[in-house]
Amino acid sequence: MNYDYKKIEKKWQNYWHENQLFKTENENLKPKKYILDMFPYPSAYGLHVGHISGYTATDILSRYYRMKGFNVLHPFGWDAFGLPAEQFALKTGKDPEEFTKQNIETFKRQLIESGKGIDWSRELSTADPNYFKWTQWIFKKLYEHNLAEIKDIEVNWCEELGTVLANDEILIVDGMMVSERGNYPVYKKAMRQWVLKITEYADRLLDDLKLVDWPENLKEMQRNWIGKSTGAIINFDCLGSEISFDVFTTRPDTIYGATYCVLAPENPLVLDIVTSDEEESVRNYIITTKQKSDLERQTNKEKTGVFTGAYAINPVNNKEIPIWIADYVLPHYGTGAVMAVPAHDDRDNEFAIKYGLDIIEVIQGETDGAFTGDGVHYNSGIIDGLNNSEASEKIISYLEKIKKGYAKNNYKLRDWVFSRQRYWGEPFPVVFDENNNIYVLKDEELPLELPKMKNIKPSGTGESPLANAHTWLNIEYDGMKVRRDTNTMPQLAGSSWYYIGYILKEHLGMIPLNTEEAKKELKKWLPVDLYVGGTEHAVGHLLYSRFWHKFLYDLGIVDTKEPFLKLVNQGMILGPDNTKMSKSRGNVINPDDIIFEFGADTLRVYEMFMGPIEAEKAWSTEGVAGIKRFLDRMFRMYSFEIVDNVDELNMIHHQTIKKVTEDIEKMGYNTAVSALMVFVNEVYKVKKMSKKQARDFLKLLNPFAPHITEEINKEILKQHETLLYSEWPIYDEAYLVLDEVEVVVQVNGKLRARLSVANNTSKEELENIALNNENVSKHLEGLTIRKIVVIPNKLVNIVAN
Ligand code: ANZ
Repeated sequence: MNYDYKKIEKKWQNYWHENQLFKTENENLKPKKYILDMFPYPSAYGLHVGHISGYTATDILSRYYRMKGFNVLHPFGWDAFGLPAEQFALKTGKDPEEFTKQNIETFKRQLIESGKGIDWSRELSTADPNYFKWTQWIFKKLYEHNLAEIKDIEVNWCEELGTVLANDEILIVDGMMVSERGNYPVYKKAMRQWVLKITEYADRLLDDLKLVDWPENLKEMQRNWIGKSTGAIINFDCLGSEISFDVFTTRPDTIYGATYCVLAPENPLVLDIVTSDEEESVRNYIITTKQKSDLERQTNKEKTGVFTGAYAINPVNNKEIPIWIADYVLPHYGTGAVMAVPAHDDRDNEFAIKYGLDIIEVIQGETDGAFTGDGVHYNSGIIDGLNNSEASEKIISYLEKIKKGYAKNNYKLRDWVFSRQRYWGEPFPVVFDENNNIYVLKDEELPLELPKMKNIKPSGTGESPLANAHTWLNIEYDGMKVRRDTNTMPQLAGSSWYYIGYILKEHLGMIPLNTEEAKKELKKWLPVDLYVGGTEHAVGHLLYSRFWHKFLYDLGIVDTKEPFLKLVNQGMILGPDNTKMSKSRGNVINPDDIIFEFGADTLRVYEMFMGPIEAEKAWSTEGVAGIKRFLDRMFRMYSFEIVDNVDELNMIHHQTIKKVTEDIEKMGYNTAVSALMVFVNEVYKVKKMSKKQARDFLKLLNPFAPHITEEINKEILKQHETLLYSEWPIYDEAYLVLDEVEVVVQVNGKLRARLSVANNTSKEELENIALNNENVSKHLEGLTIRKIVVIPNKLVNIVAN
């Protein structure tokens, strides 16, 4: 007899939600756990099975900690502003709000049907005025603290989308920039934009990475993105004029080898210093540069540039050196100007050879081309005989003395361009008078809502559709004629503090962020104990939300330096053909179909059994059916006789509790499921269970398969209390065998782990344990497993490349 998941699952979902069993009280008696999912953008496609794997992983942990007596906050919401809704509205003339609401309904239905236990009273949407009132308020505070300003800056402009795009929304195709969405051409254009000065937090964003338990590769991505370089600013005078310019260098020690300087073509000084002979070629070169992306400029095969006709004076030896412009120098990095040292820098070397410029060696070292290593300096005046770091230190103090330079750190991190030419985003809480003076709205004027527009159309001016909302846009304010901002905030604004929003969310509104009550609640719940989501947010969302969190920390609103203590990146679920699921390949698995055919419990257990949560895994429909058979067999196990004692199951009973408990805590769900399977097999050998064994097993399986276990608990074991808040089983050491053996794990022939495992652990389980080992998975990172050989009690040998 198989169980009727269609009836059972609906029934329990209704029961949980009608009785509000997932509601989190803001009470203090129990210890807290805050377990967070990266909230989705509610697209028109609904959830896919990849979402479900992360959402189930956090749901299991939330259910587990509830049973362990924790007060668990496990909320959900919607990253509801965004470009697709806007484009849909542009295309169809329909309301992006309506469209988004419908999509949210689908997502929510799917989540509930997957058995996810959410406190829906805390549901929030970034597009809800009750929420974005506070997004606007945080922006206002940033402005008041000089961390938001309007600047004329070059932006990536996409004519077709009518908007500025962030660097991570752009692809490079044949050396040209195109939009990630739609593949439209993108080029550089100067516009008045809000920018947030995240760079002022660069050092803290870097240093505080040591406070969080995140995957090392993700921390490294953030470090690289912030890109800190230590070096110096050095000032060069121009020959025969009052003009001087600064260069940024990481190698001030090489200054005696500087044989020319290069300005970025965009550097405004260029047109001041260019001689009339060179002006035409300089102007032409500036125009060609405009069409190239920064990336292209840094990686282009052949260096190009032109001479300006002007000369600079090296401040340490008064040597006159030519000033060039070249696109390998970027306008927004450092000072947009460099001193070029072709003997010790590869790019300068290539350039000097091509244009016949001097190459002067100042460090001893053997190499073809530029010698970039450490060595003894010569031809170098006061720093002769010193190595790199001594020479840098000494030359910097000399430059400081003669007031021609100083030590300086530089960052790759750019300030956050915060304006989008879109309708469907948070309006800026500001107005501008006729002279472009800025006035921020008063707190009581927030939220500033979007005007309802019948038809969202491009403004035709490069501004957002809001430029057409005349009565909203042009108003009287404090007796002045003013205009609102036609830009709206980027999608990453609302997602920068939503984990705070959940804590403050009350049924209809929010506890105001600027109150003592808010501080009290935030202190109770922060930091987030576990945050699960995909790696695609490694530098965008995860950097911006850390920045906003630190700002709120400085305001005294939150009392932790970091928002997310532990972070886990879920691996992608690939199609059955081992490639990324996509509409065009036709290999997308819809969770609705799986739930219809097999039930939510099967979907959940299957996705957890596929492999470690962080690993990329391919879908297998046979695998799903296998899990369904396991759950049916488990269900039938409860028709065996239930007696007072079954001694022969004691050991496996307690082993299973231990294993599943430890595995859940480290999110080793696949091995936890294997252990549950082993238990079922053992019960089938004796065809009976004790009451305690029968109940404990249900509790262990409950976080994975919450519906069927509730059903058995109530209808077969005749228990009245739901498993949700029952007590998690405790194992007794006395029943555990200590009969352990050592098994070694090799990756490509190299010893990577020694495992202590129970005697006669099965091949499959050994394989699972080995793959879950931290050091082993580290060495498998980026590799594809080709073959695994398991010799029980001895060896697991993994071949990967
Ligand atoms: C002289 C020098 C000599 C340099 C040498 C390097 C080696 P990172 O590590 O990326 O910070 N640079 C400075 N500003 C630049 C710009 N706007 N565009 C392109 N290149 C720029 O690199 C810093 C180094 O990159 C600087 O140190 C400068 O070249 C160059 F043997 O100065 B160096």
